[in-house]
Amino acid sequence: MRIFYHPAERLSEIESRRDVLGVVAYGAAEPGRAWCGQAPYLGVALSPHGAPVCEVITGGMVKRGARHDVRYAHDGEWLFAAIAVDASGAIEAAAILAYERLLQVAGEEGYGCLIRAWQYFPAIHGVEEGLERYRQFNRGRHHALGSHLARGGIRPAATCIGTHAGHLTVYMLARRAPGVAIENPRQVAAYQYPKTYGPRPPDFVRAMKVVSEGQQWLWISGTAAIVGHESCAAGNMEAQMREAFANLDLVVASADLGEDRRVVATKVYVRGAGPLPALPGPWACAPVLVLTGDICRSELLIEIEAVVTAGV
Ligand code: 3EB
Repeated sequence: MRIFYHPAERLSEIESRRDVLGVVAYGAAEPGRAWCGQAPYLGVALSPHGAPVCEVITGGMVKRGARHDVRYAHDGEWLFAAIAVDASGAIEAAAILAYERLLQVAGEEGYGCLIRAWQYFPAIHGVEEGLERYRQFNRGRHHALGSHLARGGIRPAATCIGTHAGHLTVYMLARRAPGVAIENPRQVAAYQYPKTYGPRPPDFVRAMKVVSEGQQWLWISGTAAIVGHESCAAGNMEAQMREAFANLDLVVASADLGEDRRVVATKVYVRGAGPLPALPGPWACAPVLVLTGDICRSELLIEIEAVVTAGV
């Protein structure tokens, strides 16, 4: 498996490959396009800092399919699946629909173990029936994941970011066997947040660890300046960045990957279009995709996700 960022204007170079699991376009997505060769193609309405870019996830030789509005590709080990649902109405219902269909298709294809989910939708701070749309989304996700968890399923690592337009877009990676959930000792588990953050908690784990192709893979969720369950340093980008990277370092340490580890790819979400302070040390070595978007708590200015690999 590989994950990399490719200029959108050179997407044709990707199209003929047979090993692409998924392509996600940020900025200038091609309207109406559903596939890039064998891979599901989807657009997310988040502007990259710089030229339009595609996140490309590759694996082995893939087979593709589409059912129940879900597009997917799998290579025997990994399933990439995506759905886009109208998000102009109730986001709780949209979340239920998206998760139920993704879970159904993943299960039917034999990849019932969720590893990583990305969730993007517009007006994340808008209010619907007296509740912020992010909190409505959490209600829907919690409802839809209920039966999965009851069957012994595990919550995936996740990212949830507000876009400036478009559908609720959810894409995920799943496997045949479960990963190992990693939490951050400095943070309350998100699925145990108190009710002050909404009637239902956000159902994700801080990171998921899997072994694949003789390597350890750590898929780290969107990570922000939250200590315990509280946001830190409201309005201060530099301080939030320090706290977020302290959390990232601690998640990596908690995953016990050993010394021989490498950051493979990082996505940084920033509120507003302001300049981004330099990333610290090892996090600056890997390709970084910077996107402007709304982090799910309005006081948070930055959120970072990453993939880290290590020898076994
Ligand atoms: C947090 O730690 C910050 O709702 O799926 C980060 C990653 C956040 C994923 C989600 C939310 C989600 O609570 C926000």
